[in-house]
Amino acid sequence: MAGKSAAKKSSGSAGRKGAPAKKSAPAKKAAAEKKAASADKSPAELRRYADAPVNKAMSKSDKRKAFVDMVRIRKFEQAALQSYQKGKMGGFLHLYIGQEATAIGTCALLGDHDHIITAYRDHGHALAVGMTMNECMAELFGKYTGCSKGKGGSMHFFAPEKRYWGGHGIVGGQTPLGLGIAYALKYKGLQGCCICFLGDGAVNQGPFHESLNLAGLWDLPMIYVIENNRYSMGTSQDRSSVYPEGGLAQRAEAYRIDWDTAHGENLYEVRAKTAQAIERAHKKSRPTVLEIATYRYYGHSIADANHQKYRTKEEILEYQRNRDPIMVWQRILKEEGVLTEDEAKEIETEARNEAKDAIRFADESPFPPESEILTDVYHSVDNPGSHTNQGKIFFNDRLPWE
Ligand SMILES: Cc1ncc(C[n+]2csc(CCOP(=O)(O)OP(=O)(O)O)c2C)c(N)n1
Ligand SMILES: [Mg+2]
Repeated sequence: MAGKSAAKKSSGSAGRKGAPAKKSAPAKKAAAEKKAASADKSPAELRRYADAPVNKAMSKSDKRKAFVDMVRIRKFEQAALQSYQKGKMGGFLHLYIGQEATAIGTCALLGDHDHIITAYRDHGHALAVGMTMNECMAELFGKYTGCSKGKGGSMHFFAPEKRYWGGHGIVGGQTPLGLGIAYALKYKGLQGCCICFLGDGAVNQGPFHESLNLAGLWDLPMIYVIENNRYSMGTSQDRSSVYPEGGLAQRAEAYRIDWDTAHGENLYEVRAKTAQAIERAHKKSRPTVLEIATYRYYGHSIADANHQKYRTKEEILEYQRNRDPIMVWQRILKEEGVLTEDEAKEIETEARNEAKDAIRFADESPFPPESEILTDVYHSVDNPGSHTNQGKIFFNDRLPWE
């Protein structure tokens, strides 16, 4: 059996501190996390993770680049929203604005054999792995120059050559797919990992728990990053999960998997916690569940215009004023003397112009030809003979991205 060959006795310890939690611990921990998260951060608090090795290793230009990258996501999406409102695209549009530090804090740490996979709120991760604004905007416009030839749209961005495996619309559907990538890496003896992003709503899907069980059992180099933006569509996390913020990752204990939490507005913290998870995956081939507390400023999708029905204006403002990831990072960089106010404005202008150019590119690009309607549906139909029931696509001598 294929599973047997990858299975070995685990050396990983359960839980963050290696000890099983007492019954009341999740609720207590969650309450403490929530309190810490909502309090205004002092400069010392914000710099708490600045000395983590992965952050100490950052040059001034790395720090500046992280700022540029987050601003690019925001400007891209603001431009996309305007284009949607002008009728330039159809279908869904799920904006990532407010969550930028998660994509940038995690994806910047990926190595040559590391992969990512995510859900439909996928624009931020796409830009974070180096996809261009042009190919992303064209995809939103349904154009042939888009990253999925205009046939995927907002929810289905893909870049296999960048080891970015989408873009998935079925909530939680990406969790077993990501597990398969981690399995393939281990099977091939490659020192890499797979980061699978999911939302706070997706943690309640069965496939996620099946995946956790196998990740724990088979010691897979798998990192599940829960982007807890506090809502799944119009349902608040308090109404959908038995434990509140901070308690979602703790479910990993049931599967003997290490877990941690991070404040999503602090890039240093996201990077420090992600680096630990990557090291665990690379060196011990052990999985991690990392829950990142974050927030989306817009509705669930463009169709959710009434998002203030299920949350207050004050709540949104509180995040924008005190926990905006770009603002927090700018503040840190200003204090470190890495970025001035004028430089930050210049970066914003550049990103806005880049997004405008992407709109022009998308506008001028052609739609896919009719002859392509039936291509790119099944890999095996487009590439006859490329797979067998032994999974040749992934397990032949070379992996598709090599
Ligand atoms: C299996 C399945 N059930 C329901 C839906 C409808 N749906 C789309 S998004 C969503 C909410 C998911 O929320 P969360 O996981 O928190 O992700 P977020 O949108 O906050 O990024 C739901 C229920 C779906 N797409 N797939
Ligand atoms: Mg959510």
